[in-house]
Amino acid sequence: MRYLTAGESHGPRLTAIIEGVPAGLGLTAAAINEDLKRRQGGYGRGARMQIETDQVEITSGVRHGKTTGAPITLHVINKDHQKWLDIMAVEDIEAQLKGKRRIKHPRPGHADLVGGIKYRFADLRNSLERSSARETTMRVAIGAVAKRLLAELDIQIANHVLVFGGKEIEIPDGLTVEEIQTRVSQSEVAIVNPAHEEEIKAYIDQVKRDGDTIGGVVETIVGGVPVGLGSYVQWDRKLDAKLAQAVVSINAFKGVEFGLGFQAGYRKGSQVMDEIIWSKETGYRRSSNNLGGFEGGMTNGEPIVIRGVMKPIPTLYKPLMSVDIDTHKPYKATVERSDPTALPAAGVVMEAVVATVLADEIIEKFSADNMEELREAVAQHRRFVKEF
Ligand code: EPS
Repeated sequence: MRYLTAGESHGPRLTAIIEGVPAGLGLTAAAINEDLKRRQGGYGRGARMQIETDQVEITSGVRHGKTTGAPITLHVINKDHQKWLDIMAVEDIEAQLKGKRRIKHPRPGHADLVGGIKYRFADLRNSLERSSARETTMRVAIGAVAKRLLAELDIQIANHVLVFGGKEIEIPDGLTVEEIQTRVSQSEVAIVNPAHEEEIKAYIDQVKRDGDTIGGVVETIVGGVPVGLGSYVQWDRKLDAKLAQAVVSINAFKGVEFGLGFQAGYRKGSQVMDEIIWSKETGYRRSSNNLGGFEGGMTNGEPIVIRGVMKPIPTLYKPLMSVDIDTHKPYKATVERSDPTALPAAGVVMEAVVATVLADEIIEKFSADNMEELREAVAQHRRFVKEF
């Protein structure tokens, strides 16, 4: 499975083409729209999200509610584009614009300046438009397709926020993937412990009043994963490494860890490795999951536990110092409309990219052209693993 996304934040629309999805997967725009709506929500989103109501249009690869195996094309309209018709025009009307909304005060932490140097832009808007997190709309749309495939194979996925701008959420022990999904769906800040809800919302309000932004840590958990996805035989076949790339590729994500993650560097081996146990009912299991479901770059059948850290959004209403690219004189960075935090939305994006990598890996391992074949191959593999 492979895919590309295209589109600018204030251009007419966002597009994705996905190739390699097996035929016979039930897929509707409604299923994708559900996740698009989740991504748009969450406390702390800015004014742009009141303008957009992201709805997907599927224009290829699906017929009568089922995938055909042909490339799937997805589109989402940017409603806001109507206010940007001249600024985002494809035609050369630059001279007429006379610098209207030209960006020349790059925001520290954003792609504005380096993108401008790299592609030689006099107007840094060109960097801003494509580097905007608006692009994550299509990652979520693609992830929704991947999640449909995973659901058919009884693989469940959930995400929740662990840390909000330094404030840690206490996580109750032993929550199942379904319980996490339910709790997060009832929280405006995508957390599993309602006791923190009001405190976090008040904190976001305060950050907004201060003209500042916060990031945090998001966790994605995947249950029901087949044993042996990925491989230790070559560096670029390790599945944890592929997931790490996908997560760090999300706008503003700076790091990733599995299971105990960086804590493993503070413990002895006997306190880190998960002991191997066996029973007739379950086959092999681990008595703990410190390694987050991976051994040797391969899934070991325990839930995948993966965390990503998102830096605060770089666009600040109280901007930091920057430099004017015409005069090279110090100047306050451009203030663009922005969100005090997009952490709950970032969790939805992380879930989507994790699902996409997993679906791709499953299609590769079981090399199936249609869903019936894939379901049978996975079921047979699961029987084999249990009897091993
Ligand atoms: C973004 C700036 C804001 C965010 C945007 C990401 O957009 P605007 O400049 O239009 O107000 O709302 O995120 C989205 C549009 C989205 O769909 O998540 C940025 O500069 O990265």
